[in-house]
Amino acid sequence: MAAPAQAEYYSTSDPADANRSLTDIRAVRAKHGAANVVVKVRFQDLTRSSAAGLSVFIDTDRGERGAEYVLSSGLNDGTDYVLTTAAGWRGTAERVECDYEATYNWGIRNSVRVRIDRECLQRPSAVRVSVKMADPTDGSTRVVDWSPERRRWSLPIESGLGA
Ligand SMILES: [Ca+2]
Ligand SMILES: [Ca+2]
Repeated sequence: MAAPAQAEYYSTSDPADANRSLTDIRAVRAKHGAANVVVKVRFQDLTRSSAAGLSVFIDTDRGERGAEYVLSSGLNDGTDYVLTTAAGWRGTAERVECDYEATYNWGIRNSVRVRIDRECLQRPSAVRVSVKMADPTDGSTRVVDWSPERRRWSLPIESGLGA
């Protein structure tokens, strides 16, 4: 008998290594279910007036260098977010028209939850994720924090039944 399929998870903590920014990344969790990829990023302190930005890179093709998709978002109240294809480690101007959303938990939970329908990603069997915070989003004095490391991927997360 086959074992029941499970949603596959990835979870890591991140050190307090970017403490010149309130949005120092402290944890990343990801879940790859039958329908969605969900990535949750927890920060030291997420405020509605944040000037920082977040990039959630998604790898769906290990044979191609860098990311295939990136969700880019601000972290302030009222921010926009967009899912585009990626070339290497940069987003392109090519928006992916599909079902995805980002939700922001300012205050106690200090987290952002990104949900991307697997159809957006052409239903990959596995994904890897990498998360980058930049505060502010550009400029010479910005603070940058990556998880797990700069331009490094999580372990592969295979699709399961949950999410
Ligand atoms: Ca950190
Ligand atoms: Ca890739």
